Amino acid sequence: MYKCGFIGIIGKTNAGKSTLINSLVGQKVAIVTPKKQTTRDNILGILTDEKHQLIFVDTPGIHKTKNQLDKLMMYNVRSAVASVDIIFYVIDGKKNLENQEIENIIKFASETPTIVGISKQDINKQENVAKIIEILAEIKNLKAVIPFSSIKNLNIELIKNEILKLLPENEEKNFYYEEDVYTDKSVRFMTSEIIREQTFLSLNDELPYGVAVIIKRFEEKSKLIVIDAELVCEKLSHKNIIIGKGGLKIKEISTNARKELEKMLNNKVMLTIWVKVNKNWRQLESLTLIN
Ligand SMILES: Nc1nc2c(ncn2[C@@H]2O[C@H](COP(=O)(O)OP(=O)(O)OP(=O)(O)O)[C@@H](O)[C@H]2O)c(=O)[nH]1
Ligand SMILES: [Mg+2]
Repeated sequence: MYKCGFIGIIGKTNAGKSTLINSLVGQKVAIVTPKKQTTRDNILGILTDEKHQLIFVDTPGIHKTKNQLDKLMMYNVRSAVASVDIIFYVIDGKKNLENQEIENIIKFASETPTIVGISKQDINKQENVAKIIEILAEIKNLKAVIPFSSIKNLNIELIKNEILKLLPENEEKNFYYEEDVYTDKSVRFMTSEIIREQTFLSLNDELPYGVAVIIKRFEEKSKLIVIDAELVCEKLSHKNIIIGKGGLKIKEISTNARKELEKMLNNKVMLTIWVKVNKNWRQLESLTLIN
């Protein structure tokens, strides 16, 4: 018997969803930062063996919407919830469980087979985790509750096994993706994400939320890959901060992004980034594509 299906990784922003996907798949498919609202698109991380294909859907963290970009992000969450076979809901084990979150979990569990994971077990206070488990015990229909740590690789195998129990069965090997594919995203998309990750890591406060990355050129030459990217921000004052005194900030972003890209692409990279202003692009009604 073969098993194959989609697992939505859902939860509040910063809970550790993307880190979990990378750990489950064993590849960096999604960027991770200490800041909230890092993930904007739904990204598939695909794990295949002889008999099984587990297709994890990374989603933006659930948060209140302030602009058109937020709305698009929450649309991505809803569409994932509506289309997956299993929901794996990630609770941040360092935080308190809010009523809204409990309501969401109750709703998900009443509609779709749902497992709850409690993340960051390596740094959690055990009393807090015990309190969360006590609250979750009251919820009907939950298939499992698993404390885990992606960073310490704790209970990651257990998560896979519990998911496998719930995955749809098939007599034939009808996998959705080829066996060597580990994401649905293009190399161009992954490139823009790596650059965006570095802007999140290098820029303070709210500034990175107003940044989008557009890849203008991706050309494989005989000995290196030439990449030209536009970093779009919302104000001229932001552009000046991103460039920094004597161009030092953009140099830091470019150098760090190039190093990450060279690791991902296994090749030498020549990366040039231009900073552009597109006033309030996050508020545009016409905003449909982030990249
Ligand atoms: N100590 C510890 N930190 C973790 C673990 N998992 C994630 N983190 C950290 O938590 C922060 C958020 O992780 P992400 O994986 O980006 O969280 P996310 O849920 O994808 O966040 P959004 O995309 O913003 O919704 C990062 O700083 C991670 O390094 C873990 O198992 N242990
Ligand atoms: Mg994420």
